[in-house]
Amino acid sequence: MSTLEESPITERWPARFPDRIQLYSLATPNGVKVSIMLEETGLPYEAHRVDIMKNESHTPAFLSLNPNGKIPAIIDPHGPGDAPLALFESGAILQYLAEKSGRFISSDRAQYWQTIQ
Ligand SMILES: N[C@@H](CCC(=O)N[C@@H](CS)C(=O)NCC(=O)O)C(=O)O
Repeated sequence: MSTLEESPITERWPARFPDRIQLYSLATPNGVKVSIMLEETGLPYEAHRVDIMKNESHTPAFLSLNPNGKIPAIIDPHGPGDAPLALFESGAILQYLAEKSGRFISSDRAQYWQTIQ
């Protein structure tokens, strides 16, 4: 992904705050994991509601972000190297946000793997 603005997902879910992490989700068990993590870390984000009951996660715009058609997904406009990073799978997103914020994950390798577990 080159820029957030160029991503097809912004056609359906425009970013009002393109400098913030963009969250595409709904209040489901997998969805709330990421919302809770964003709140707890205090990372600035903007939430977009993806209505899976209306199959919005299977539209071309959403599938451009997650070809599996499932929420949650994020775009961090300031990912590694300050380049935009798109991510799906709640576990991967939680791990990414933990490392980005330096919260909820230890640099001690044994504790790190216990957390991943
Ligand atoms: N392994 C995925 C599972 C995601 C998942 O199952 N998401 C559900 C909601 S909790 C979903 O988007 N369902 C809509 C669909 O499959 O069409 C994760 O942890 O993110």
